[in-house]
Amino acid sequence: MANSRFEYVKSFEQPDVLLPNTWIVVRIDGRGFHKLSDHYAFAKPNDRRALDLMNAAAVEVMKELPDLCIAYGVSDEFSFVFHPNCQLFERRNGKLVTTIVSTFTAHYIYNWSEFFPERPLLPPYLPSFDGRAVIYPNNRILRDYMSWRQVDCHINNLYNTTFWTMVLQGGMSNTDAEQELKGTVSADKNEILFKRFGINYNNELEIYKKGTVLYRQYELEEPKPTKAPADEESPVIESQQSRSQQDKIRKLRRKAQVVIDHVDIIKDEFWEKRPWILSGNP
Ligand code: DGT
Ligand code: MG
Ligand code: MG
Ligand code: MG
Ligand code: MG
Repeated sequence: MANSRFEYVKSFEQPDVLLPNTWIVVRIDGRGFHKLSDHYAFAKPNDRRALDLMNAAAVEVMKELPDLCIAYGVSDEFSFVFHPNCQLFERRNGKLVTTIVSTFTAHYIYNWSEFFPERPLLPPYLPSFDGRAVIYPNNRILRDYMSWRQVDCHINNLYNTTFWTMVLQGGMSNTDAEQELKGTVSADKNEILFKRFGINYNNELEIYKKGTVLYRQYELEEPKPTKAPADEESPVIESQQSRSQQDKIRKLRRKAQVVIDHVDIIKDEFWEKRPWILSGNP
């Protein structure tokens, strides 16, 4: 760009670089999906095709951005996680969030007709997503964030499953079902489902109970054990890694299969079995 007398306006742009060496989570959420899901008649409380479409779009985001190491989705939201050593876009907040939101939205819309062939997308009911980035300072807090989303999934799904069973199978009005569920705990809802409707909540689909976790699986079934660095140890920041090493890691990640799973991510087991997610290598 040639120098001109207008160029000073560039100095109005503010830096928005996220703190180095912290986990970055970009969470996106469907805008007005309450209305959108009504309009396109999503099944209540869970529409399998709508969830599969969310997951398909998220897989494409993972494939396009090899820097992502894990993602978790439930309902109309998805959390995408960048490792502390991520240097993508120099860790600029705006670049990271807008790239994820627009890439996700593009694939969601592109894939819509595959999942809902009989319900064409038409304005004004076009899906869009908002997004935000939050940084977390260590592995423990990142895992607590992921646990928070999965617990939310469980609580909402148990409530919604009970509510819609009372309404759709029990013939109750929305207000009556809501009234009866007020102040109930999990055990009460399980009991309503089982005693009144013969439904064992444990037998509901895992995708509804646990949400969806996406991660990379490497060809070696048992990858060489890479110890997740303890938070106290001096961390390897990617800018300290050689460029060739960064390229190598990116290549391995690109080649890896992105797995769609519906499993517990609160307990240690998930993370211990897949140490590369927290270690960021590869
Ligand atoms: P927002 O995010 O503030 O723009 O507003 P909403 O309406 O997107 O609200 P949010 O994100 O808190 O809640 C998600 C809505 O999406 C909720 O009303 C239920 C709906 N939704 C998500 N997945 C499904 C589904 O599988 N089936 C049905 N029927 N509705 C769903
Ligand atoms: Mg929202
Ligand atoms: Mg929403
Ligand atoms: Mg939501
Ligand atoms: Mg450009």
